Amino acid sequence: KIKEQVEAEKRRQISIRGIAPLEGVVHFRQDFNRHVHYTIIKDRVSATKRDYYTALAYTVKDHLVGRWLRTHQYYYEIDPKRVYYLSMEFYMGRTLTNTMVNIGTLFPCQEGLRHFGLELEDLEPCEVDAALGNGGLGRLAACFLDSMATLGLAAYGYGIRYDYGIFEQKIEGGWQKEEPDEWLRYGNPWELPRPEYVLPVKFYGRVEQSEQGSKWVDYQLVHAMPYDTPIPGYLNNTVNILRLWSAKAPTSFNLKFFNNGEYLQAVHDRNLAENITRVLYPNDSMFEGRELRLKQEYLLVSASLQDLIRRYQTDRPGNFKLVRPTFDEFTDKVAIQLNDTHPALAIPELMRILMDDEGLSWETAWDIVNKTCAYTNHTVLPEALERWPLSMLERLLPRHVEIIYIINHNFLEDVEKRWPGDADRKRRMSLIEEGHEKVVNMARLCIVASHAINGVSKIHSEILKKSVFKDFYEMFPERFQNKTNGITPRRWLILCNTDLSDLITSKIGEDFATNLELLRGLEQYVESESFLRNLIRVKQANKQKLADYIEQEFNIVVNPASMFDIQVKRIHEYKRQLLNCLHIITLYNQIKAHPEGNFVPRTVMIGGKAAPSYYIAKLVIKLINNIAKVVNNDPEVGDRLKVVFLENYRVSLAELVIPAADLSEQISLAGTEASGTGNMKFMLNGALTIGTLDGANVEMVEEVGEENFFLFGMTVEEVEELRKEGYIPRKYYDENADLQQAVDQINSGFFSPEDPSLFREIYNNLMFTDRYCLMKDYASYIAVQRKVSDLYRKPLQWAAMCLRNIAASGKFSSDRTIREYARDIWGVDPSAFKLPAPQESST
Ligand code: T68
Repeated sequence: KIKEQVEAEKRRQISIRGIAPLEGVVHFRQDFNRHVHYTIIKDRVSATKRDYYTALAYTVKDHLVGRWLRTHQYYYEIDPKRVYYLSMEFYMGRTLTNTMVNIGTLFPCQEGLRHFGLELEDLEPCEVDAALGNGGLGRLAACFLDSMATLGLAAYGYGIRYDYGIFEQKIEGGWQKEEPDEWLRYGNPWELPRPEYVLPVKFYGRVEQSEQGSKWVDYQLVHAMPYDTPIPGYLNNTVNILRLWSAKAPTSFNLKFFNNGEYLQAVHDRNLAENITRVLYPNDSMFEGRELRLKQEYLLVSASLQDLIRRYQTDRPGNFKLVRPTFDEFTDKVAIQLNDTHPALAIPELMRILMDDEGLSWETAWDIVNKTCAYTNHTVLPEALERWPLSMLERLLPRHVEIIYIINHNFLEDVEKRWPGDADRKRRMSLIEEGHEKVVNMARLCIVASHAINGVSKIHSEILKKSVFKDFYEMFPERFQNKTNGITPRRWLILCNTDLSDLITSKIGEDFATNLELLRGLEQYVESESFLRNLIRVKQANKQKLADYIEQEFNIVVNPASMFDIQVKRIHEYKRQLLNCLHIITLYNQIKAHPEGNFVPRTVMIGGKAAPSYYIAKLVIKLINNIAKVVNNDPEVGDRLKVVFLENYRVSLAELVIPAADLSEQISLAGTEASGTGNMKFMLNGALTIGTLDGANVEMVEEVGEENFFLFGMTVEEVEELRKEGYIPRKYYDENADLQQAVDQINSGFFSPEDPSLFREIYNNLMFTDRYCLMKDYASYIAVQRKVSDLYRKPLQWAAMCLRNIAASGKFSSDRTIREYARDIWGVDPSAFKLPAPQESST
């Protein structure tokens, strides 16, 4: 026991959290007390846990203020090229601990809290996730903000401040139920409203032509109100800004009614304008052409462009003196990254501003747009690509449609010059697609207008060139790039897995925090039994924490010695959670067939939200829960197999789940997952991966070697081949008795005795369509799962393989990704310059 304490104390001294300077702890206690008293207005008797959380948040935020002001003074001084990351989603999660990690005050805060009898761990859960995102795309934007600040880039995130983020998922009777995410209910200590920088956004109306050019008239006005959230870099005293827009009715809104004396109606109707930013659309990978969504996209684009142009033209916010009256330097000072096509209206909007408001020629404006804008593609699924009906665009944004027509006209002329008479090519490439209604293909608009187009993993970027955008690649080969995704090691290692971070620090020091490739230095310990035992001990402690959570939240007792086999991500057919189900059923059938057999115990966990209108995805959630009910309540199975559906999976739950995983499931059909980023988080936290050659898995295998990865399934080429032959899913059912049994159980009501035909549609999908080839990949998946179990019997070999994975995960830092964007797309230099800390004088 004493030896353990001494060990723990030693580890603490080399902790990544740093050593608490006594002085820091004393100040912390004073500041914290002051906030409880003056900000929260409570005493120690009446203060609740949430009050303490809020006081702590304000205490920590105070440490950002000096750095925040300094950073922006510094940017005004050196006037660097600014990077603007436009995204409809920023999936930030919690801010408290991340801020403490990044400004290096985790340890003094933890120590200081103890003087009040408080534990950080108990206060953390009071913070509601900022869940302004669906999944990978939104979380990527959040990781990028962290890396851009850490690399000292003058970068700004621009997004929408939804009143309601992604819905809260409740499971009732095995079904997903959605509840509104009231994340602002208790206020948000991290944001700063900026009513003084409110900007007007126009909708509807018509275009008038005059000698001075086109004029947009009779429009309706909505105001965009900015809220700023500070984004601290890691230990470099930089604080960047995430600026989120909230729709606000202008004072004059619906004044017509007011003049008629219908004052109350006029005030009520202010909601019409303010509804624009009410709620995040919960679809990932599915385009739904709703007018309200289009308004959201335009509000983001219009407000952000006005804001960044103002920053370009004037020398200080609120100072209207024009320091740059022309746009000659614009492309040297501004880079705009479009996170998917969601902010694609930035293209016609920037054209409109430059021509109609600033009086530039078409050619000059087009050149500026091309040099500033770049586009990132995140999916190849055709149903996810944005195609806005022209009729809707025309009503809402008449001037933009005119501009899009001209862009298309000029572009098709260029196509004709290059491929004279090739009418089919022009049809294939036109920005405007003629179907039963005309639609604008937003991805094509982005490609034609941008100087750089990138995919998010090697294989995905190749697919873009070879198939999805083949014609465009032939025309603009120099524009196509790859930028393999990454994750921030601050949140996804140091914050969520302190014990592993400390273990790593004890061997290679702490520089891996900003130079993740240094993890390669761990390879030399793969033969060190004592190191491997430490690795196992850390994993075991993380598993115990998750097991405690599962018992508390879901009332399921799991065996902490069992293999934690985890698949967490949005529920989608292409991600093949159903294939995971087929494996669970197969394991169950094996135990039932040989009850006395020696099985490696597993706890299979699946978590994720389904889009509310995605019927099949919701049925898969029901199936998982029904399988869990059968398996978990079968006494013959015992603790050799348990199934847990992780309700309401989100960023903060990921921080608990991922460090506890033994096995990471990355099993999408090859060619469907653009990159994946969860895969990287598991690898970094010492899980082994069972996965296909899809997305970034391909590069993970490259880094760690095939022998340290559980690969299965078809390659992209094999999928193509199979489809050419004509895919017959039924064939695999006929050939494979285990598959047949599992599929029949789903179909016959074995898992739904109260309604035997409940899963009929899943069965029909599998047997007659099987768009994502689960039936074909089943056999190889099961075979490799068997190898996984075999290796799990040998803890030291398993741990050595985990260590090889950790050591090989350095490539997947978002710092590396952002360096590549900075160099190859934005033309900016990461700065090694460290700003002075607030208490130091500037030199
Ligand atoms: C994801 N896309 C990709 N989309 O699926 C994933 N879509 O492979 C990749 O790693 C990640 O992006 C980051 O590049 C999404 O998450 C959405 O969430 C989404 C949201 C709205 C509309 C369409």
